Amino acid sequence: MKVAILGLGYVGLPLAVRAAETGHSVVGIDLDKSKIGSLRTGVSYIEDVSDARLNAVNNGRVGLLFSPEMLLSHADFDIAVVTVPTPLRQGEPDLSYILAAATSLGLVMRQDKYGRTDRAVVLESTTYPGTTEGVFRETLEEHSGLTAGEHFHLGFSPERIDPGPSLHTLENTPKLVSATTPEGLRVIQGFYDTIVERTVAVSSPKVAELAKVFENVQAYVNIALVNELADLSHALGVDVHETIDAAMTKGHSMARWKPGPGVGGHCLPIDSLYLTWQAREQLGHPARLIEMAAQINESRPGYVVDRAASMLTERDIAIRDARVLVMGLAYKPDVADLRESPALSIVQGLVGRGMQVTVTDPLVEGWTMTPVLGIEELAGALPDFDLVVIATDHNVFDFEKVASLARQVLDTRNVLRRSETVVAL
Ligand code: SAJ
Repeated sequence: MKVAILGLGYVGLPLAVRAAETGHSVVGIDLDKSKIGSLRTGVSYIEDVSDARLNAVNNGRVGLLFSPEMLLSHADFDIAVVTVPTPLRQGEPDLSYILAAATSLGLVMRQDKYGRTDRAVVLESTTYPGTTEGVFRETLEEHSGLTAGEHFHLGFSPERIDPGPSLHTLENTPKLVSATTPEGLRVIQGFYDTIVERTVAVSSPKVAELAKVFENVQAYVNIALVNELADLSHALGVDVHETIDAAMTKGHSMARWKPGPGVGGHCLPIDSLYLTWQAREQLGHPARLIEMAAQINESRPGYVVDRAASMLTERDIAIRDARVLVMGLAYKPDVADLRESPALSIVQGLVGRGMQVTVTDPLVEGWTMTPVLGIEELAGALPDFDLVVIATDHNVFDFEKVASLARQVLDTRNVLRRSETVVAL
């Protein structure tokens, strides 16, 4: 099929490469000209796609080409997939990217008025239920003059990429598919069946939209639960990690979640807010448990700062000008992504208390808010700090050295054994 992918980020680029690998003729579109430039020179900026995989299909023959805008010349797509961001703006859902993509697609399809009726448009971006059949469809119809379900197929298929090093790939993760008509489902499922091992059809785009949000919300709420358990365990003088390990021995009806310094990334905290916003603002039916989970998770960085301060005062070290090293800025191990990272709030909180904060994260470049320690200097510098806060447990860190050389450690990721100098959240 002729495939147009709008948005070449951590979802769109792997999808474009995979579609080209399976023989489709693909055009990848992104408004960020630097992304297009990088891809045209065969350099991938997405960890899941190696340069080799990119170049194997990016050779003109297989027809994977990259364009900065949805040109009329790409108008003869059989299926267009929208994989653009759905962030928050001032705490509210920001659908501007998907509506801009729908506008471009609508204008391109316009020249096709009452021509083809077998094309499909699929939204993959995570959003609140009702978006696909609501504003996304309305925008497509307004700019194309066509009617969804009659002149083109419309559906939703959520992305399930697991960012960072993972065994779960685009190919081996079951893909939910949906459409507004049975014929639309046949076309859309037919496409995805060529690129993933297993597709699962659901009865409507709303079911697929809600299922996706639920996948992340259930993680978000469970993480809030173990974060609250960590606070209770601390007050009880009980090790929460030992408690969780013990509970996990039950072997069934238990899923492992880890207490930590907060919930980052552009999925879990954002998707949960999409649902709580819609529940409260559109449905007048607040999702109280999810809202409470957000309060708990968002308070974790401040809790870490409080624990750090009390560890200093317990050793008669003045908080002002105390020298503190924060290890790891990214939102989770072995990624460079800072979006919504709790470590950022922890650094801000420590600086706000007047501490002299240095950070070290070999995966993150261009950090300017505090002094940065290179990983090669780390071992030698550890004894200089009054406190080391482990905020992200990158595998590149030598935590045994931290345990033996640091004077005090607040381990927010449970990577070290407890000791005289190592305290867990
Ligand atoms: N975290 C905890 N405790 C845990 C698990 C995670 O504190 O037990 C924290 C992490 O440190 C991180 C944040 O939560 O700061 C999110 O990390 P994550 O790996 O759970 O999530 P993402 O954002 O990398 O990817 C998630 C995944 N969804 C779920 O975990 C349910 C991934 O499978 C999704 O495909 C992805 O969101 C997405 O794109 O929606």
